[in-house]
Amino acid sequence: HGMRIDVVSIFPEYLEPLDISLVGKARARGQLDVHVHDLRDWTHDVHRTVDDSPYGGGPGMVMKPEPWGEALDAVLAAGPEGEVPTLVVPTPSGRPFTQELAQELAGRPWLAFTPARYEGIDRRVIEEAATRMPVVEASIGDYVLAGGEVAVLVMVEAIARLLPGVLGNAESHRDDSFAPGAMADLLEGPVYTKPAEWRGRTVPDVLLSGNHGKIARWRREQAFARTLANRPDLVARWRHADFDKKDRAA
Ligand code: 6GU
Repeated sequence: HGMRIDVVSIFPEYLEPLDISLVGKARARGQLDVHVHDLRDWTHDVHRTVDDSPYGGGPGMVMKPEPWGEALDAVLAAGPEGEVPTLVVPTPSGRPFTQELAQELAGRPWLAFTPARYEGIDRRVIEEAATRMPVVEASIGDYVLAGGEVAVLVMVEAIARLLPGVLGNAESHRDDSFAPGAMADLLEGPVYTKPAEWRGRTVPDVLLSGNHGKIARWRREQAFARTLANRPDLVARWRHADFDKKDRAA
């Protein structure tokens, strides 16, 4: 059977895109079992309060521990007997969510996500959860979102497309930009389709040549140029031996 994903949020509607496209189809096929929960279901006051002012002062509000604690208890109880999820806590203070982390998480049978609003969740929630299940705090990039929900959409989509049978063609993620292995640290180059001429612009001749060796070499040159222009930090990690191997393969 497929992967189970639980998401607890004060804005369950924010997760509605998980009904459509690739993730929605994976759910319809039974490859992915997604459960979205409203954090406020585990509040007990008339205002359904989820936040309070920070101890020690400072701006903004902090998410109270009690509703999160009860929510995680309920998520654990709802899953398979004796199993625990890997808890993914979206936060700009987390470790970078990379293709490598996406692959690692795609290998787990059960993930739970806790997207927060405000200044984040009371630290004790993450500490206590870590005594009961694996916890990964993850950031999707060096910018600050208003909440973790969009980061969950990003992470779930990146993970779902790696699950067995979700992409039509198993080959289609082998050469992805950032995929560990053959094309690591190299961005993908430009792509073209019909018509051969559009608004006076033609497709590069080499792609119409039928010379597969020449095409492979051209594609690699394009990938080098793009990586150099857009991601000099990746170029600094290039090891010449890796590219020599690719040249022999081409
Ligand atoms: Cl996971 N959450 C928020 N709020 N901001 C972010 C982020 C996550 N990753 C990058 N920025």
